[in-house]
Amino acid sequence: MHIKIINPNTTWRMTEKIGACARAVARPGTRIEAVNPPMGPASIESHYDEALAVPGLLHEIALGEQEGASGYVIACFGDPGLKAARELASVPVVGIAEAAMHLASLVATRFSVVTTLQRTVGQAWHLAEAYGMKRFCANVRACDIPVLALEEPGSAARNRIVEECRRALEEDGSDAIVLGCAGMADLCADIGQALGVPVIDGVAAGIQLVESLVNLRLATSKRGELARPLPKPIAGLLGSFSLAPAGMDRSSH
Ligand code: 5HY
Repeated sequence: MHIKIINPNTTWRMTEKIGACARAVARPGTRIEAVNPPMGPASIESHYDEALAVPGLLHEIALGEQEGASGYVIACFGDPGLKAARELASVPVVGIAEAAMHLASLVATRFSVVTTLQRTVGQAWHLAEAYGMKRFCANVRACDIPVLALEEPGSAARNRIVEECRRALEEDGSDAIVLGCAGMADLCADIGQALGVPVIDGVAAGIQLVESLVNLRLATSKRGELARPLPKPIAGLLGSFSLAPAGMDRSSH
């Protein structure tokens, strides 16, 4: 099995970390390919960043389709471009936010999301609503650390995250924590040890869910809303994203 995990931002050291965390939980025989697009924002901390990250994400999905990937994980807590990626893919595509929230709902009745910047809290609530997870999501909290602070050795990020997690358990009535950033993946076991409750990282959750979907021979439905996009002219800088009619050569970029 070949799972392509895509960090939609363009910070390679974060991609490498995500890949290592994915490989740590992947089953024997699963090849993990960790990539980020060659274009787009260094980190995704706003709707603007997210919009600019989606073309590069879709480019990686199109390449994966040509490579014969078995499934994809979108390794950004905003799950950017998830449905567009599912339209393009013939195999499973899972976002780390939906993966983490669903697994958290299987081990706790209430979880808190602990994420990076305050301005991304609304997006996490939007996803909880969209995924039908609002009844499990007690709160979404931010540590007010920039995403890339998680890549700085010796930063206070880990301690800030643990402190916010402790507040969540004390004040939100939560029984579990969802880590709200792919960059926190390497902290999951340590934080879980410190808190003594389930701490769910979406990178690991996403990998396990894609492996399970593939093993169950469940792929993205190509009927209705997630069918392949209709071919049409796409002008300008995005011209390479125009799609050949279904059944002909794959994406033209
Ligand atoms: C992420 N941004 O997982 C999100 C975190 C966030 O570049 N990778 C990013 O705060 O939405």
